[in-house]
Amino acid sequence: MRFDVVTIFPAMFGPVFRQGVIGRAVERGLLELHAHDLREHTHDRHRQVDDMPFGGGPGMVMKPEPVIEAVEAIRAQNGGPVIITEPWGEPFHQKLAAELAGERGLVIVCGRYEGIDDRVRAALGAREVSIGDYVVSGGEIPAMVIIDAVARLVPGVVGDPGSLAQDSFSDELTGWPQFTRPAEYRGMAVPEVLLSGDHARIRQWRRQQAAQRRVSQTKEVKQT
Ligand code: JFT
Repeated sequence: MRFDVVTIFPAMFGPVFRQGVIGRAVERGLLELHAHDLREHTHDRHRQVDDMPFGGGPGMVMKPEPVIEAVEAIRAQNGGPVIITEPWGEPFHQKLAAELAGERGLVIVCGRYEGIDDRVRAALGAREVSIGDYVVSGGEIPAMVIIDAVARLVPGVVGDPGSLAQDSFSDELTGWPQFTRPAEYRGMAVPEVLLSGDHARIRQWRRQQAAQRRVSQTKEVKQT
């Protein structure tokens, strides 16, 4: 699968996607990640990508022309859906990750400042996606989250297909408590059942722990 990212900070993406399972999948040719510098698609001496908002207000807005021209240039190599990360976008979920993993490629536009001129979304038929109800400073980190979640669902990227199948069930997203050696550390013992070798009991204990975790993590969110 091929990912193309349009950003004013292409250098942010290199180190992230050279690590771990995603980095190995890139080396093995299962994934291609291309971060494109938005400023390469400006035509003025100052390589300006932002301008003042029509109607007034604080901050700056991303100009439409460089973004649209950048995506048009990518289009020859990547015909996949265009995603714009936005704080108010459609919530990103495992189900959407699985849907996007079925594409040959994705094009992700990362904004900064107060946002992107809305004609970009209209011109590109882009899908607006948010990684959650909290605010970060721009679209780059949300784009990395989306790429990572989608890429690991591409067949062969995650080595053990068993661990992938497990993750795919949204109700198993929490998982169960994990332990490794030593069996006792600073007086804290690993639950006896995990050392028992009784796989039926272990399965039952893990199911029960996962259910308990889901309950304890489901807290009321107070409206402000
Ligand atoms: C923040 C973002 C997501 C997602 C895109 C662009 C500018 C900064 C900003 C922050 C608050 C209000 C602009 C972005 C996100 C998220 C995505 C941009 N900003 N206005 N923040 N939080 N969950 N996805 Cl373009």
